[in-house]
Amino acid sequence: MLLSSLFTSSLATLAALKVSQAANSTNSSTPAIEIKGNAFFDSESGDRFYIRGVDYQPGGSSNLTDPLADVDICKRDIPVFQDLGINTIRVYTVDNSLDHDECMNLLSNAGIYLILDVNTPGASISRWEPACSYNADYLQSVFATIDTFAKYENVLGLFAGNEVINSDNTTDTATYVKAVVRDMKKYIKARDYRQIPVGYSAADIVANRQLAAEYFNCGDDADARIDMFGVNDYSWCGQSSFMVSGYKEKMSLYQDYSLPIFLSEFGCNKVPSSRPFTEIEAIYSTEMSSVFSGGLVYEYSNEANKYGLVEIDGDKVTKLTDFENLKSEYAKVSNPSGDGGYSTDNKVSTCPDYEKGVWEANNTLPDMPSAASAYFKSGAGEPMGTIISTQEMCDSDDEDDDSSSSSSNTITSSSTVESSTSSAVSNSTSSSTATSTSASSSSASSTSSTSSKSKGSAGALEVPVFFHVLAELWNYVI
Ligand SMILES: *[C@@H]1O[C@H](CO)[C@@H](O)[C@H](O)[C@H]1NC(C)=O
Ligand SMILES: *[C@@H]1O[C@H](CO)[C@@H](O)[C@H](O)[C@H]1NC(C)=O
Ligand SMILES: *[C@@H]1O[C@H](CO)[C@@H](O)[C@H](O)[C@H]1NC(C)=O
Ligand SMILES: *[C@@H]1O[C@H](CO)[C@@H](O)[C@H](O)[C@H]1NC(C)=O
Ligand SMILES: *[C@@H]1O[C@H](CO)[C@@H](O)[C@H](O)[C@H]1NC(C)=O
Ligand SMILES: CC(=O)N[C@H]1CO[C@H](CO)[C@@H](O)[C@@H]1O
Repeated sequence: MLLSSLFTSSLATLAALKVSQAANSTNSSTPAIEIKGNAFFDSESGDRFYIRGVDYQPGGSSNLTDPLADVDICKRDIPVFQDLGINTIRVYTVDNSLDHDECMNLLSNAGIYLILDVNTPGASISRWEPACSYNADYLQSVFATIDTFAKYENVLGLFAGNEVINSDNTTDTATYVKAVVRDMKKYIKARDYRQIPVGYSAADIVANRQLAAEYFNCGDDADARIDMFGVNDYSWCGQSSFMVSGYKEKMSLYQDYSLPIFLSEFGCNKVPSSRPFTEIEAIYSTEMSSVFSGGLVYEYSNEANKYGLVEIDGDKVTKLTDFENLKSEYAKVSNPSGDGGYSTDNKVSTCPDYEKGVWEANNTLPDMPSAASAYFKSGAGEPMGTIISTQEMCDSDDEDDDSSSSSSNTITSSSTVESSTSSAVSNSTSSSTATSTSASSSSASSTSSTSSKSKGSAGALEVPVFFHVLAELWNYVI
C-alpha cells in the first residue's frame, strides 16, 4: 500500500508523507507499552518488554531540578543513556507547569521510555497525617501532572507513591495511596487519555512487603488496584548470586502475583570499590523473567549518597567504573527468548485483613474529596509546579514533631529491613528518601507554608530558594 503510493508520488508529497509519518506516534521508536498478564509488551511489535533503566534525578534532593524541562540537561544526558544501552528512565519529581515537549521527543527518538512519580516535596501523602494530606489540592497537583504527561506515548507508567510505607508503623498510609491510585485511574479514563499504567514503588520492608503487594492488587474495584508494582530492592550486593542475594525468595514470594513487577531501584553500593552489576545476568534470565520485567539501577548521577554511575560537573559528564561495568553487563545479557514464561493468570490478590501494629490499611477506601470531582469534567486547570504545598491544613503539630518523627523514621526503616543487608538497605533507604517525594512530606509542608500557593506570583526565582530550604531540611532529616 505504502509502496505503490510512494511510486506515484511527487517529491513534494513524499516529503509531506514523511512529515506525517514522523508525527504518527504509533510508528515511533517508542510505541506505547501495554500490559498483558504479569508482563509488559510493545504494542507495535508484540514483543515482551523488559525495563532496562536507570533512576534519574540529577541534583538529587539538595538541588532538586526537573531534568525533563531543561533541554541542556536532557541533551547532555540522553547520549549517555544510549551509550549505556537503556530503554527507560524513572524520574521522581517534575515541575508540571513547565514544557517537556523537547526532552520527551528526544527521549522517544532515542527509544527511551519514562516512568514518572507524580508527587512533589510539597504535594504528597504524608506519613504523619495521611488522611489530611489526601485532599483536593493534592489531587489537583497529581491530575495536572497527568494532564502534562499523558500526551507522550513514551510514558510507560506513573507511580502514585514511592516508599510511603517505609517501616512497620506506616502501613496506614497505604489506604490513602491506594485511594490516589483509584483517583488517578478514574481521572485518566474520564479525560479520555491513553490507559497509562499506574503503580506503586515499594520499600523492601520485611514485615510488610508481601502485605503491601497484596493490598495494592486486591479488591473488587479494578480502578483501585495498581497496574504494575515496583520494588526497591538492594539485596544483591557485589559478587552475589540468585541464591545468596535473596532474589530466589523474592521469586517465590511473588510467583503468583498477577501484575508486572520490576525493580524500581536496585544497585547495592556496599562494595569495596565499584559495583560489578552481575545481578543483570539474573534479572534478565529465565530464572526471573516469569515474574520480573527488568528494573532500574539507582541511580544515574552521583549525589551525596554515592550511588552514581556518572559524575556531573556543569555540562560535563564523567562515566565512572560503575557505568562501564553496567554497560558491559547490559551488552552481554540479552532478554529471554519468546515471552519469557510470563503468566496470564490475572488472579487478583486476597486483601490482607486490618491488624493493629502489623497492617493498618483499610479495605474500605475513603471517598475522593468532593472538590476534586470538578477536575474530571474540565481537567485539573493551571499546573502549580513545585511551589505548591498541599499539606498546610495538616500542620497542627509543629516542627518539634516533624524532626523527631522524621529522624526516628530513618532509624525505623534501617532496623526493619532484612538483616543480612540491613546496612546496605539503610543506605538505600535514605538515598531513596532523598529523592522520594513522600519522605519529605511533613518538613516540606511546614517550610512551604510561607511561599506556597502564591499561584500567579510563584515566579521562577522562588523555585531554587524553595528547593534550597527543602534541601536543608532534608539533610537535617537524613
Ligand atoms: C499510523 O501508522 C500506523 C501503522 O503504520 C497506521 O496503521 C495508522 O493508520 C497511522 N495513523 C495515522 C493517524 O496516520
Ligand atoms: C543545580 O542544578 C542546576 C541545573 O543543573 C545547575 O545549573 C546549578 O549549578 C546547580 N546548583 C548547584 C548548587 O549545584
Ligand atoms: C475503615 O474505613 C471506614 C470507612 O471510611 C471507616 O468507617 C472505618 O472506621 C475504617 N476502619 C479503620 C480500622 O480505620
Ligand atoms: C513509628 O515508630 C517510631 C518508634 O516508635 C515513632 O517514633 C514514629 O513516630 C512512628 N512513625 C509514625 C509515622 O507513626
Ligand atoms: C552508606 O554507604 C557509605 C558508602 O558506601 C558508607 O560510608 C556509610 O557508612 C553507609 N551508611 C550507612 C548508614 O550504612
Ligand atoms: C518514523 C518512523 O519511525 N518510521 C518507521 C515506520 O515503520 C516502518 C515499518 O516498520 C519503518 O520502516 C519506518 O522507518
